[in-house]
Amino acid sequence: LQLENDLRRAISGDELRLFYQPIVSLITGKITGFEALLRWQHPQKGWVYPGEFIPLAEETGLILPMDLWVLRESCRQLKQWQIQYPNYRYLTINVNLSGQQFSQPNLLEKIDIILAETGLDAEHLKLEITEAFLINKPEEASATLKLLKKRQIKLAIDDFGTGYCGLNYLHRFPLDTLKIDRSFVSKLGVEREVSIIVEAIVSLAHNLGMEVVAEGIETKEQQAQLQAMQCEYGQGYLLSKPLDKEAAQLLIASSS
Ligand code: G
Ligand code: G
Ligand code: MN
Ligand code: NA
Repeated sequence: LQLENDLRRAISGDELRLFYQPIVSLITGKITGFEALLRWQHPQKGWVYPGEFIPLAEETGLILPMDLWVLRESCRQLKQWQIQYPNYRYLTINVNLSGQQFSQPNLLEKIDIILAETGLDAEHLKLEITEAFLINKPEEASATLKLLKKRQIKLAIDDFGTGYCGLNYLHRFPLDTLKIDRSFVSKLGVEREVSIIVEAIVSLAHNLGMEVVAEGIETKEQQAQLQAMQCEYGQGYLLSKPLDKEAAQLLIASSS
């Protein structure tokens, strides 16, 4: 209960922070955008990571206002960078939304308001969705995703391959991007079968018209294997850790 009260205070107060992890083209080496990752700067405990508070946020419903804060702050920040660095207007921001948020009947209205308030073009926003939500509520998910697509908002399936790995449902959703979970990437070059699986996922995604991002790239060998498999984007500590907003801005400024 203490943590729940703390979390309420964090959301209404000024304790949530966003970090930005670059998503990089494995072909050109250029940054194509950032994934916004939530952190909680707790006055006593210091930095608290999502793994420690997202489960509680989901149980208590606090995830709804929290994810909306993340969405608003992400859109606001990207818009500011686009204005400040016009050469980088093409950058996109990836925002993780919980399944609960996708099930809200007024999600579309809330997103419309946030885009209007921040002035960000819908095409520069990419929402990351978990497999679990697509599998558990396929009809509902399909209807919601179609409405988001109509607005030009981009859609990614996150942590692909963890748990469910349903291949036959992928084509039912209007997804732009498939993100290969880092548990696969970490085993590249360690377990031979994993290379075969990853190569098959990349090829499946391409054949269904999706782009692929490999998550959790930590070594040059993993990067080289993914490049050889025609995986076009990557994310991970080798390319860059999640950066605070000052560091992310410096990165944009220094590559201008
Ligand atoms: O670094 P990392 O610990 O940030 O993230 C761990 C997990 O928390 C990831 O699976 C990520 O998808 C999730 N996550 C990070 N930020 C957010 C957020 O703003 N909203 C939701 N719902 N999940 C997030
Ligand atoms: O599930 P999601 O992809 O949204 O979560 C991203 C999470 O992965 C964040 O917690 C982020 O800090 C973490 N992360 C990003 N790059 C790497 C990496 O190269 N290795 C590991 N182990 N974790 C990473
Ligand atoms: Mn994600
Ligand atoms: Na992920």
